[in-house]
Amino acid sequence: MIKKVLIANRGEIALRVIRTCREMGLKTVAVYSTADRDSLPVRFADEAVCIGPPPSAESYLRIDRIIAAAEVTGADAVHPGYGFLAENADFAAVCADHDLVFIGPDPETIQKMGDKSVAKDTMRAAGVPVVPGSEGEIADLAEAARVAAEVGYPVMIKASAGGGGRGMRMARDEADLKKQFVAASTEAAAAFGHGGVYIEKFVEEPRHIEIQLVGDGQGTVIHFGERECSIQRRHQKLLEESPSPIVDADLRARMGEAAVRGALAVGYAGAGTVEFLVDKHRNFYFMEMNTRIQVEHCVTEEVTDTDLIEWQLRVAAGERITSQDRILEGHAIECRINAEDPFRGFAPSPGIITAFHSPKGLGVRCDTHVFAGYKIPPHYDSMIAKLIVRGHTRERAIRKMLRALDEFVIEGVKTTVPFHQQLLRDERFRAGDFDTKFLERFELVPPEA
Ligand code: MV4
Repeated sequence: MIKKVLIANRGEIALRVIRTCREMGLKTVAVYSTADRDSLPVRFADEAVCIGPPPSAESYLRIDRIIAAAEVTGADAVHPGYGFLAENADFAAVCADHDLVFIGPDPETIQKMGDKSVAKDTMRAAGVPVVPGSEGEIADLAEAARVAAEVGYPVMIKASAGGGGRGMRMARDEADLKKQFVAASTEAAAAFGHGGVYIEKFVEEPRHIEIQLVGDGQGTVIHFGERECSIQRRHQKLLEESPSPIVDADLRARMGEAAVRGALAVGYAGAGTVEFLVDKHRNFYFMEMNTRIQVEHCVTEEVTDTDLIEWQLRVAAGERITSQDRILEGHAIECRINAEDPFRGFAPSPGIITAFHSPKGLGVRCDTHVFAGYKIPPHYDSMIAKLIVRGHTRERAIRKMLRALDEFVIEGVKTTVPFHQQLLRDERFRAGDFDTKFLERFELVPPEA
């Protein structure tokens, strides 16, 4: 039984978790850095404990202080949110050592999926389609050249310890491979303390489409359909939607089944996401598995009418899943509203929000921790709100999002609102004709002087 949940996070996701806990009758404990003393999660939680100064390394990443906060408040479970310690296997293990239920999979699963090479080998063994390439890590340049020649150039060299686009190099031919192989492993060793890399064939103009799932660790995993996440800039997602404009019922069933099969192979417990690369022929390949709740989980919640945080809490408490895979209804879109200036290379724009009105109305949801007078601390990521809409069709959802963006009032800082307004009016976006390179070529029109 879980009675009191400590939320080891901040911002909108801390608030999101508190909301579901309250609906479920669970007590909540917020932890906060001094920069977040006056934040909404601190006000809305039943209790709050300060865990240090503003830098994450001295607060939200301090396992010892978070455990101490759980002990002094008598919390019996810890929700890590996303980012910070959410995919830290040590943290999950330390929670267990202190009789705290970690709201997520067990440390071994986090560890396994955190090593991208091991994750890929695990999925291959489970029968999930993977991009052709090396099995395990590459020992030396000779092996790299052999594997690359076998699968054909261009190839991608990826750091096992990387992920999310970090520690990744492309090589066009054998001469290039020599250079990139050394560069990739040197870089990975410096950045992650582990220089191991693996190689796979380069997938041209892929889409990033991911499957949401929940497992109970007792033999049942169900999926909640896909999210289209190809609208990214430098590996930062800006807009996500469900369903994907290119996924039909048959592809959804096959991707969902593959994701479930992979999760079952590791006895998955918790909410998780299996990321796929999808090529122009709609072949899909396993890319990575995220063992946390994700920023974009809301679009799935909207089209499946499901509270995914509730599912996380239920399976963490040992409940078995008795329901079926979810059917998607309608269309949902999420725009990430960041305090960044899209006309200046998305440079962070921290400061005080002097005026704030969030859009409302039928089918409009705004998940945010900010308000008029809120000071955006410079220490954390720049996302200040998620605007989520749903409609019966993609076209209607786009129209609703444009209306909602138009209604958004945020003064005092620059935001990504004007970026989204231009993106949603783009003909190719509206046609669903885009891939992960779309934003590289997207030309933002500067505002009138
Ligand atoms: C790839 C790829 C093409 N071919 N792998 C980037 C994030 C990391 N999870 C894997 N990524 C990629 N892996 C092969 N074999 C292209 C990317 C990629 C990408 C993937 C998803 C979303 C945006 C991306 C942007 C650039 C490259």
